[in-house]
Amino acid sequence: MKLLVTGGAGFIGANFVHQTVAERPDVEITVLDKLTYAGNLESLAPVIDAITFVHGDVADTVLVDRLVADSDLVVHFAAESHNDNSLADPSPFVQTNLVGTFALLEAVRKHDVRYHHISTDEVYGDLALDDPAKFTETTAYNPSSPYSSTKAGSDLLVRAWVRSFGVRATLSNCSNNYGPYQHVEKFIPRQITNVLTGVRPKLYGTGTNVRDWIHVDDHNRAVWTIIDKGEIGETYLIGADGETDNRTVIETVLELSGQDRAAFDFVTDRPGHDLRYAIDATRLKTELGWEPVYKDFGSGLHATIEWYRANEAWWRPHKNATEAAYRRTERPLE
Ligand code: NAD
Ligand code: TDX
Repeated sequence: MKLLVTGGAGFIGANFVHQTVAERPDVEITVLDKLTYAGNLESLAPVIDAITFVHGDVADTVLVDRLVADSDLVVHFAAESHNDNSLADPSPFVQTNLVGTFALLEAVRKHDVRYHHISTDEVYGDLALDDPAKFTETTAYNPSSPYSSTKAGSDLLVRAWVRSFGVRATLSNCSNNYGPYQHVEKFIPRQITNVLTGVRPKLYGTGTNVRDWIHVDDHNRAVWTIIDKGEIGETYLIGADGETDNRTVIETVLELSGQDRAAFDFVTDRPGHDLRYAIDATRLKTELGWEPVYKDFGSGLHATIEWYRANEAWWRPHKNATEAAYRRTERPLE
């Protein structure tokens, strides 16, 4: 089987390629990645001899048409993925997330290739902190940021291409991922590498915002489950009951690193900051039989801290520039 993975040099895509090489030797993998600031070929170094890497843009229709024509399955991870960046400059988010997805959909339509679309729970907007509700497959779309609105738009393109053109697609919307190879701009790797470099972790606003954490390997196993067993045209929510508020995450990172739990700074809040995400993954569990392996966020976090400790050469080159960019807008609150 010939598989095209877009965004395979990014965090989740690279872990997906690692898992697929290890567990599915019959799959022939091509990765298409633009190698933006978020893409890193080093993340594919352990598997580079087992795959074909193509440096290019998902919005390049000629290139995409050629690669899709030669594939049996496309899994589309490539995206601009960071909310804070989308507030500073939404333009690449519109281009990659909307125009790039459109280019892929036109190619899979033309060549009748099976397509799986990777998306996020942020398309549903946020929940109140005291609301017992969780997102389900029927929750109405209500995105808050340029990032989440372009992901929502790309999901809607997929649904329309299924209905109008009979494209053979499935969609998944997953909660916040953590694990190896995540860029140091994101919350958990930023705080782990802050502690490792002697910088105090930075908590936005009050830190009461809640994210529903899932290990990246559990997300990727769910993606394969949906490809194998999911129904064409359907959406599946992926989550592992990992709801934790941001302050608790920072305190746990500090504690697991042998530091004082209070050794962090409150900084200016993110504009439009979503309060809470929570996933009800009942459909994925009951209909397709998926279960997370990492059921304990604390032990997954500990393993992730150990990975960053052991792989400084991977993240060190990007740390100073990332922190310098944050320093241009972030102000202490106390
Ligand atoms: P990431 O930013 O780490 O990686 C994105 C990858 O896409 C990079 O390798 C980058 O070079 C590549 N890319 C960007 N623009 C491209 C373009 N125009 N053409 C080709 N390649 C391009 O992102 P991630 O966290 O790995 O997220 C992957 C996908 O999963 C995204 O679609 C994201 O919306 C979704 N998702 C992420 C999370 C999360 O917690 N990180 C949760 C749910 C869903
Ligand atoms: O330094 C920080 N301090 C802080 O308090 C950073 C970088 C973030 N935060 C907060 C903001 C969020 O409430 O931590 C939470 C997580 O932040 P991010 O890592 O930026 O993730 P989020 O905005 O929740 O989006 C992530 O999950 C859904 C991914 O980046 C998206 O790609 C995915 O769709």
